[in-house]
Amino acid sequence: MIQHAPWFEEARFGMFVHWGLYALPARHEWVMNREETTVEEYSQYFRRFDPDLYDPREWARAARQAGMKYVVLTTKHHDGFCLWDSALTDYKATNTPAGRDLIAPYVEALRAEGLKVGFYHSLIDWHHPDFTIDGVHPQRNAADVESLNSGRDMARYRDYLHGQVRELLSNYGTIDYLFFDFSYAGLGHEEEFWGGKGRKDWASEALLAMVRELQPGIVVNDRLDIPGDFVTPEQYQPAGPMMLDGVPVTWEACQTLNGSWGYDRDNLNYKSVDLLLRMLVDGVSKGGNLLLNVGPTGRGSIDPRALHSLEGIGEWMKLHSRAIYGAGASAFTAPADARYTQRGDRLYVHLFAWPFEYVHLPELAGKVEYAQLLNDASEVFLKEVDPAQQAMNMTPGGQPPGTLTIKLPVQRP
Ligand code: FUL
Repeated sequence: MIQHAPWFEEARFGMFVHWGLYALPARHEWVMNREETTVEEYSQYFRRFDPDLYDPREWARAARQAGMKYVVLTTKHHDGFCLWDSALTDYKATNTPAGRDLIAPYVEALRAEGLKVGFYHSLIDWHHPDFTIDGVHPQRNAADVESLNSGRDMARYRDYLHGQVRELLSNYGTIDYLFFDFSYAGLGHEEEFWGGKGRKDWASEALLAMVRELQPGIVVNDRLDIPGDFVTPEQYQPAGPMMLDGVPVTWEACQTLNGSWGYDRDNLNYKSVDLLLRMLVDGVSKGGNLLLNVGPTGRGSIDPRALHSLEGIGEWMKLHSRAIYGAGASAFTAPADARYTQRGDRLYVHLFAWPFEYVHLPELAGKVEYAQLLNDASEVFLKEVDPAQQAMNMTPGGQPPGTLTIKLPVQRP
């Protein structure tokens, strides 16, 4: 548990929002890099950024109704565009047709809905001249990354980075959560990116110290190359509770609805509500949080397909969130196609496949006093394996002693 912020693991479920200029080309938030667009070419989106439907109260409502407890918005993604009125750059929402600071209403809307306030902030900046080579953004994975980087004044860029984080954490009241992106501390990705050079010149210790001084209650992720409060598996579900050097760590998986973080119009590869719920449950059963992403459109609204997913999740959460909030891994091992989440002495059995009448739960005989379906509180019959009684109408059939058998309705409720 994060001592200074117990809310974080209690919450279990949050919303990630990737929103910026890349919502206009609507081809993934990495479009600038992938299509090798120059700063100048990309600026056409800056001139046309006019999110007339931006209403963060709607985002906040959608998050709350889905059962999410916190929201994390890209204040600046890798393209360098700033959603707030930064004094340190002209490359900000204020100077687009949007004409205003978009972070202030976001923070206010979240607070009004009782949600925790989170910021994402990119360490990388494809727009800043000290992070840019000859007007072209630095190429990720470029073999000659060393020569591409020559001429940059990283010290100047660092001042900019630290200065902007200072603004964000000074001007909007209490901020609960900060997601830096990216360096992959301790996760072994250093070789994979930046031609194996890693990127360790953020002055991470000083940056983190400033963050903690400005916002003592904040939780910070692990992508500064030094340990943070929690680790951030991206688009995968860990095999079990996560450990760092043999010690369990607080973790949060971030996941997309369709493989893209930014609005990606023609990508129809949406995960089903059922799959999203299994990901949430799977994560909680391993002691982790889920930060599920939406990528609003260039007009600022959430795509109806994404809203549909959120609504489906919300319906389930209305009846089942007790098995999520404040719950975590159980010491008992669930059978195949099932997950356990546990809160105090309450064990929640999540069945990913509905069996025909009987479910056999190893180790649980003698340990369960009463069982019920969570959705309607209807009683569920329990039977402990008793070899002498195998001829009776409820036959556990070949289960080892210590197994608890539960009898379910034939129809999944
Ligand atoms: C990654 C970024 O490069 C993606 O664009 C996205 O923001 C994801 C959450 O983190 O490292």
